[in-house]
Amino acid sequence: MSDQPVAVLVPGRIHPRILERLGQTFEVVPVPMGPVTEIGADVRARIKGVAISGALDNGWIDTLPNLEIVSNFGVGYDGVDTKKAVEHGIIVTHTPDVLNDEVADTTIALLLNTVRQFPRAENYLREGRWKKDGPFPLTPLSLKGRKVGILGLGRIGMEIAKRLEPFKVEIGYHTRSRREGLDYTYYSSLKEMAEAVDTLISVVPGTAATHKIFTSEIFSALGPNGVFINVGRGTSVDEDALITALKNNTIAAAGLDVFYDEPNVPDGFLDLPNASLLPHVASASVPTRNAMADLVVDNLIGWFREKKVITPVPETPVKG
Ligand code: A2R
Repeated sequence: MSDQPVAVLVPGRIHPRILERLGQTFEVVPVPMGPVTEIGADVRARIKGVAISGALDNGWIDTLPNLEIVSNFGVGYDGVDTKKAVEHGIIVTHTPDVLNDEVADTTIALLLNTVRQFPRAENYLREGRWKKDGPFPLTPLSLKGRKVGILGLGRIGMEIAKRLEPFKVEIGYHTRSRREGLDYTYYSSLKEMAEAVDTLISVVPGTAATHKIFTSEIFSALGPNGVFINVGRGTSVDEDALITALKNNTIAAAGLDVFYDEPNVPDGFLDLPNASLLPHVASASVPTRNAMADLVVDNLIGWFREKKVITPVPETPVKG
């Protein structure tokens, strides 16, 4: 690196380990999340990197003349406008793989919670109702014998599928391109898969192509024994349609870790007994978040030391 200190902009909250490690190598410039705020032209000129968790306002890309890299905390990078980054010759990195196991484990837990109502059963015990009212009611649903369709069979989807195998359920998937050499059933569309299975798991990224693809039509196709699990992005779901489907028993139950406009969860979900809801915690353990934090920092260090990054997003490929 040159003598001039490289400054890294950090809009909003980020994992503390990132701030700590960035501070050892860079000048850290913390700013509030949201629209661009006033900072001196000299500081702006020194900012060559951004570390971000969440949505990066496009204004920063326009107003930082020497920005070279945006390092995103999370495998999903829908908060960063990669098209704009490409136009400005800016590299975007993310944190794939290090969270696969955690997210896949959470998905199985959420699936079991949804079909067997374990959070409700625990509340029942804590409220003293076991003693007062007798055993918790039997759950109408079971995981046994289910046919599971996974939307998205990438890094995380594959780990989910592998974990489902010992549960002796049937496993299928839909992706735009079929994956070779797998025993899982391939469905050529989401609709076809929803018609064929009784359990849908979504683990696709939030893109224009996946925006609100879970519609009332898909929930009708899934049917009254249907279970819908979402650990991908909330933007994939028409939440009004899902709330209606759960209310009317068009499908049986849903387990959601992600929402359209986080952290705003529609009230309609909160009243539903057949929805199991988590506050986007799929990767949220200390070890996994530490690994993600390290990758955010190591991508920045790699770039400014050797012009190499570890995990660029496919839209801004750079030699790793
Ligand atoms: O469609 P393909 O062949 O590109 O397969 C990818 C699939 N996928 C889609 N499937 C159907 N329709 C789409 N419009 C569509 N777009 C993408 O999602 C691939 O199988 C999978 C994504 O896999 P990876 O890129 O390896 O992502 P990873 O690490 O599994 O994470 C997935 C998402 C993140 O973007 C976050 O939103 C969330 O899970 O944590």
